[in-house]
Amino acid sequence: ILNINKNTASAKEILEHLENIYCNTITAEFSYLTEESEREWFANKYEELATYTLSTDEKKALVLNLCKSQELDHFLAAKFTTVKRYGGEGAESMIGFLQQSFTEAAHSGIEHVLICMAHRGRNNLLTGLLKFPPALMFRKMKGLSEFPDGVHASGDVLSHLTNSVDLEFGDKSLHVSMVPNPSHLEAVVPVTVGKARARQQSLKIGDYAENSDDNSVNKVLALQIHGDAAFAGQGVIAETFNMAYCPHFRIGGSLHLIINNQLGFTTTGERARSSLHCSDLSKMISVPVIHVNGDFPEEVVKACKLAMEYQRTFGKDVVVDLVCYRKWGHNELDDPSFTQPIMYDVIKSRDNVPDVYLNRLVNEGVCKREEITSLVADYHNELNSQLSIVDTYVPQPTNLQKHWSGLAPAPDHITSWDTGVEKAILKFVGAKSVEIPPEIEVHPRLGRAHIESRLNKIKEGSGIDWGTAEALAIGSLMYQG
Ligand SMILES: Cc1ncc(C[n+]2csc(CCOP(=O)(O)OP(=O)(O)O)c2C)c(N)n1
Repeated sequence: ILNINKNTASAKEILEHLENIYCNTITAEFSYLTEESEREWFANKYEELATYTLSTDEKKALVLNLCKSQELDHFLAAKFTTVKRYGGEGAESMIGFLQQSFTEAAHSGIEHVLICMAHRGRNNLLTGLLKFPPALMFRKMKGLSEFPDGVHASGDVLSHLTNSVDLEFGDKSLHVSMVPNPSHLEAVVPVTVGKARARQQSLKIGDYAENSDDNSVNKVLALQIHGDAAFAGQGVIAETFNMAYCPHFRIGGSLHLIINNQLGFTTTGERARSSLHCSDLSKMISVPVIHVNGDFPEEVVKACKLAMEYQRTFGKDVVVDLVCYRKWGHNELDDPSFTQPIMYDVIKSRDNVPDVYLNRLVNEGVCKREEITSLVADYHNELNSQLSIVDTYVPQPTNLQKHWSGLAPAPDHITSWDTGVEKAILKFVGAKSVEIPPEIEVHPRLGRAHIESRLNKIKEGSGIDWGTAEALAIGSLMYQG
């Protein structure tokens, strides 16, 4: 069915209509969905999007969020010149997507959102939407710990900070939790999906309801945020998709956002994958994909609305491919013009996304420039005052809350033990660790570099290397039974 609002139309009119809807700043891939009813649903909803407009208040909130995200990046660039921040510049529309996803989630009955987050734009999301105290982030950037005094932990790098907060939307409350991740890109994805499944099981909802006829709203959403290279390149994405609809693993679909800045560090898409789009892997389980141009924040918000309605209606995964760019190098300390000189000439000549959007709204008469710039100035002042309290800021414990509130950290007499052993035992264990059965002939180089060298270190009692120390630790535990 062609939704052209006319009984008859010429081929030219039809073509123009379709080009306008499908070949513009937003488009979608869904013709491979296996259920005809889903394809019909998607086409109708997608075409309806073209007639949807955001309210004045929504537009103002959107431009303010984008401008604040940009302000944070500018602030960090000025105050922490040597810190790798993986800024959101060029991809600011992601903040519009994320804000929309929280609002939409809260209003559709979702109570918990679990996020697995990329490094790109993480600081912007944490401080912009997830109430992460800027002073705590600045502490981290100055090399201070994110933990309160007395916590026996070494802390983690800036790009692994997380938060877990309650957000209020009128009378609705939404708990949003960013799952801790390692540096290994996308490893956090199955963890997040598993957490969503566990939360559904605790709440006895969805597939995990006691009554299998229970069709109550899914109250838990997994929001997966990826980089384009990481999404295409990491096998764990395929593995997680593969399990998405399997019994005992299903979570009613994840919402995916790919921050597609068209580069993976220094590598362009055509050198990093064999598919046309970075999102193509998701087609392995027939996931609809909405591609949207990050220069058009309102379209990004609309993409989010459609994606979430699909996920909610069919309980399946959906991907939004946010086609954007990266204003600086991968971590701002590298110079991207070494490897992408032509691309970065283009990028340098562009105006920033938040500035362009603000100009557009001012020209449309939606808001006055000063209305927004004065709020951004307030935000800048707030960042400055947070920076001034960094040295005296006391990090609050953020673990062992909510579900964990009955637990307490183990006291010293439980965690601290004298694990040392007599020197004679270490000498014995060290020698045993390189003792070779007589029937084995050891390669001479191994004999010198590994066995003799270890025996010497143990005899001298100095220069003990990591491997030897591990052998002594494990061996002495075995010795003690
Ligand atoms: C498994 C793994 N491989 C490589 C790296 C090193 N690395 C960190 S970020 C990055 C580029 C990722 O590109 P993309 O996913 O497109 O995100 P972007 O930084 O462009 O936003 C690489 C290769 C890593 N952290 N983990």
